[in-house]
Amino acid sequence: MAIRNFDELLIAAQKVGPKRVAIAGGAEHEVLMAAQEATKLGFAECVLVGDERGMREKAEKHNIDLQGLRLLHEKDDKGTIRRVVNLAGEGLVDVLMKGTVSTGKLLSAALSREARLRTGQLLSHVGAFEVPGYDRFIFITDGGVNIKPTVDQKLQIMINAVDVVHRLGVKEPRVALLAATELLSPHIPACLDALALSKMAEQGWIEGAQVDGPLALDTAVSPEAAKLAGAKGPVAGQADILVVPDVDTGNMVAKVITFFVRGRMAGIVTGAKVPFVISSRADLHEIKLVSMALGVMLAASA
Ligand code: COD
Repeated sequence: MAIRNFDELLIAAQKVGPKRVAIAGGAEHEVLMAAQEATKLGFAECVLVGDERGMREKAEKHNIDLQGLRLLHEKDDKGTIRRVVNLAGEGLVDVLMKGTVSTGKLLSAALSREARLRTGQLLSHVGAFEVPGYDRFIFITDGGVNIKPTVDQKLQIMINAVDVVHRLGVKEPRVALLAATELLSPHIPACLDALALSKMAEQGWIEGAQVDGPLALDTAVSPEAAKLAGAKGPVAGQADILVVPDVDTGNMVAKVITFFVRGRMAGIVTGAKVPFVISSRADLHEIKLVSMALGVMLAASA
């Protein structure tokens, strides 16, 4: 059965876990709380890498029990990133998670050939959103890794997202290729890319999904808006996956959902040897926890 929300995701992770999770930069109380909670729920065995004294001080200040968590000392972010990437490259952990280190630096290190984490696939970000008013996850990709993807990269971004969503039990996700409008305009690059990708989907370049685009965001997710726009087909009004034109759009849509309408996101980078949990530094521990659960689910079905 498809996993539709974070409660179901946590239950599912408990069934498939525990998986070994290396966290890059643990001297932050929301990170420590997420690691502790995941350990107690039994779906993660966490190794926290970073300044050990800093981690212990934060734990003490916020009354967080470190029982069951392994701490590995590294004096700075550079060493921390190197250490977690090595742990994953050597197969000693199943999931990599960003703690306090920068996303860009962690990704750059993971992409280096020496890291042995590349698989030949494109790495891309998939966000699973609980959006008020929706009874299922809405997935958005790629608001985190590929800055201005080409059509070829968008195809891989779409394939990665469909794979993630399949692993959460959605058999044939509906994929909307977003642009400003569904009316084709030769002046809007996102429309043209979406058109090319829809045609590629029609020709069988992607399996196990229904794909349509270009679609405006409202036409993609609202049956009423789709009706008014005269948009037909299985995707319009009912999309599960939104493929955004670039990282800025994806990031802003994500933040509109989380800040303006109080939606919640679990985020993951997929395409490497292990999934990377990328939650933002401002995220509360509940969000880091569900993102970790998503990483565990993907690691378990790899
Ligand atoms: N998947 C697979 N391989 C890749 C990818 C990818 N997405 N990106 C680059 N590579 C390969 C290249 O082919 C090359 O071999 C090597 O990695 C290095 O490529 P560069 O020089 O382009 O890599 P970087 O380190 O300069 O940039 C890669 C990043 C992922 C760091 C960059 O794209 C980036 O900064 N993205 C935004 C990340 C971010 O800050 N997100 C936060 C916003 S929420």
